[in-house]
Amino acid sequence: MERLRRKFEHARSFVPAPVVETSPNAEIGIIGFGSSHWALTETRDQLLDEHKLSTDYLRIRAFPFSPDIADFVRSHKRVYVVEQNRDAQMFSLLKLDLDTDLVPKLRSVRLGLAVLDYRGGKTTLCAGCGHNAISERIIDAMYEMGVHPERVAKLSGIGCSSKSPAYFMARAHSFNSVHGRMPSVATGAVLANRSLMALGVSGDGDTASIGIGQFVHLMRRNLPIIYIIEDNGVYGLTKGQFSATADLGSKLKTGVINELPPIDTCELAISLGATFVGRSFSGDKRQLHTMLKAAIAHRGTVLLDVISPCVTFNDHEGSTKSYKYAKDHDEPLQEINFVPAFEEIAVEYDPGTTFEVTMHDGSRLRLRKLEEDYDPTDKIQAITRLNQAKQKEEMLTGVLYVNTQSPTFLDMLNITDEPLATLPPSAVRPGREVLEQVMAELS
Ligand SMILES: Cc1ncc(C[n+]2csc(CCOP(=O)(O)OP(=O)(O)O)c2C)c(N)n1
Ligand code: SF4
Ligand SMILES: [Mg+2]
Repeated sequence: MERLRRKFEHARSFVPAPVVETSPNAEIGIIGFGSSHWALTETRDQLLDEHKLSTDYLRIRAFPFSPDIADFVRSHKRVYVVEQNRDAQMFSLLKLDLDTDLVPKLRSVRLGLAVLDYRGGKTTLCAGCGHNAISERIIDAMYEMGVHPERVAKLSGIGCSSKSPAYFMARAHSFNSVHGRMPSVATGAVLANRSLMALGVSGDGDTASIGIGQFVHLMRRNLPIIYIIEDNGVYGLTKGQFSATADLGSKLKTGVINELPPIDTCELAISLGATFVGRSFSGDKRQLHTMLKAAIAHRGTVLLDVISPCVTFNDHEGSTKSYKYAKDHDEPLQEINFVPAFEEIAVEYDPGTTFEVTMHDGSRLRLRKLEEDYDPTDKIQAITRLNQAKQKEEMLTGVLYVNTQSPTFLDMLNITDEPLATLPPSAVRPGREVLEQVMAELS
């Protein structure tokens, strides 16, 4: 460790010095790097012309940081670290590198897009369909987390729910697969390019009926994906037949009673190995929004089962997936708060009443317990509590299970950081010796 530290310190003297531009009497400093340069140059001119505010600017050119950076921070009252990285990595690195007395001077600014850049086509779903509300929450969460749409791969199957990726993030990649086959397409996409953020949107029919085989194998792999089930208990697109998540005894509009027990997709996902599992309701704006932001910060399989009423075929008396039933039976496990890594933590919490989870990117998920003994890292407890909820006819919502320790499928397979399509032939073709060895083994 000591040797590594010395090496690192030695490297500092070799890195190219940062470029510094100063203005007379500037008390404000700006640190930037890479492609933010021209945006910053324009902003500095604007600040000077329109607000008579002069600023100094330091452009980082290499890592490890040159000692000039500490001098720059020291000589300014406030320093803004501007970057295009949604996780504010440069800001975090500077906080680690600088002397602690300099850290309070730093502020993080992430160059982002407008919320309009996260919109999609006009919805063709029925007015009042729960799926539309979920699309809105996805737009808000992605925008607030600063995820660039071009980094996202939207994947779906067939159904009203599976149509909904067309109604958000028009600039993201998108693949509308065959009924129930989204998991295999998602797996291929993520393995081929691990820099993509996979967002799967499916229905209860698409997932728990025709797609159940693919679903269970996805859940056991911990592939990094956010998998949302827009759960209305029916096949909305084909005129409202019961799906496999419909509750025992629930009634169709035609009067038909469901006599089969439901598949609980959350229980299944937890027992199979998904590492972030939650249930929410499309009508609970705040809970769903917060849960989606935490899902974005998670690295591994996220399964969110979102009760999403079908106003056309399953919103009547006797349905257990209607707006009224969901509102009357919603039993939240926690009050969920999420503090992204790029934001300062302003409010302290009492560990006796709040369960805090540090996510992979340094964000904090804070779960203020509404059920005192509930521990969302305890798999057995999660499954037991879900079964109790079933007996008590509760719609249990919140973060049911979270595990930030398990390796992802990509780690297990040791998948390279570069997209496979961009690897040079020398990296993907076996050498002559390898081929000769194979031939020898076969002869
Ligand atoms: C292979 C195949 N079988 C059946 C269908 C007919 N089909 C289309 S959507 C659907 C069910 C959709 O239900 P769900 O996934 O719950 O979506 P929702 O419409 O309720 O949002 C079915 C059975 C199909 N398109 N393809
Ligand atoms: S049929 Fe049901 S699920 Fe489909 S768009 Fe209409 S309300 Fe939504
Ligand atoms: Mg459905």
